Amino acid sequence: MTPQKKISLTRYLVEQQRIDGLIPGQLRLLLEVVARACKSISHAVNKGALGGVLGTAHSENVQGEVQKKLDIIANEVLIEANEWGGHLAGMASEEMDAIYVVPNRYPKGEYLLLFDPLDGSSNIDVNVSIGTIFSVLHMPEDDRGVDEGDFLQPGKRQVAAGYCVYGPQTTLVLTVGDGVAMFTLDREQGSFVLTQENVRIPADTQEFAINMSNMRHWASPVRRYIDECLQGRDGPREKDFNMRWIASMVADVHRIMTRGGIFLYPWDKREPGKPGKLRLMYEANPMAWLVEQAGGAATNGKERILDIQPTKLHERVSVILGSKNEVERVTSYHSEL
Ligand code: P6P
Repeated sequence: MTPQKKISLTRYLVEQQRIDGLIPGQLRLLLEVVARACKSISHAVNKGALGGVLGTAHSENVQGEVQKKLDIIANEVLIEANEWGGHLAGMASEEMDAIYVVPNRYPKGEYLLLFDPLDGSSNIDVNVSIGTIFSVLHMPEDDRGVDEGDFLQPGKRQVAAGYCVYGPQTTLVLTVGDGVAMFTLDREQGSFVLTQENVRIPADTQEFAINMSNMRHWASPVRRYIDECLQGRDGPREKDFNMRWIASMVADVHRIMTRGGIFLYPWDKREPGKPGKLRLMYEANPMAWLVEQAGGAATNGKERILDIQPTKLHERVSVILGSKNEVERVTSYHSEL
């Protein structure tokens, strides 16, 4: 549903605050600053080769992954946009090993901001959709300084979460705990405009998203689920399935937020000591909350992602999220082990 009159992000946040009080002034400032930072990142991404921003930065991040120039640019944009506003105590990023404590030359606020500044960056150089994912937590009560432990809160304690997908449109998708709204960047006005609210994910789907090249490495519950989907109408599911895999979580999740589906990046035996590939704090948690707020479900195969108590800032997790009935089916197969 596209609202008739143009409602800006600012107006939406102010009016939402009047309705349910979930967006106090400092949080509204935080969300508007993050939105502006995403606009800047979108601008840099859209320049592509013309901006000299493609290719690698010849460095590695904490995950041991080669950093793209745009990974570093996006990270710097988010840090510089947020550090001076007085709404944050600290930040954490996929691109930084340690947390970033707001410098003493700026006032510190009550929120913590975590982000993957540019998710899906392997797609940058081939002009496929990528995005920024962010999660907002509250500083623990009467806390002294800011340390990594303050960030290690389960996803159910988030106060805001969202992503911005840089695709044919630049779209910001946001929740503060009262449903999900989508805002499309109006490049003529230079502002995000409300284009969908009360986003709902259908409970059933015929579309799954998984990297099939890893099939031989999956655990049996995932193999069983995908095998049954592949058997189509002649198999136990009695319906045909379609497959999508963009290898950019933001783009795959945005499709699911828009038309339903199930996304799986499960544990596999390539690196059995790792619970999964995706990161809990700034990929799985924000996406899991958005999906749940839109009526979907998100588990690691065994438990609700939002209930997981983190132990490390960059810990990884197995992710199964999307249409509720499909996620519950995969999760039930795990419980039958
Ligand atoms: P693979 C991107 O690098 C990412 O972290 C997610 O955005 C995406 O879903 C996944 O990895 C893709 O992984 O192994 O298919 O390249």
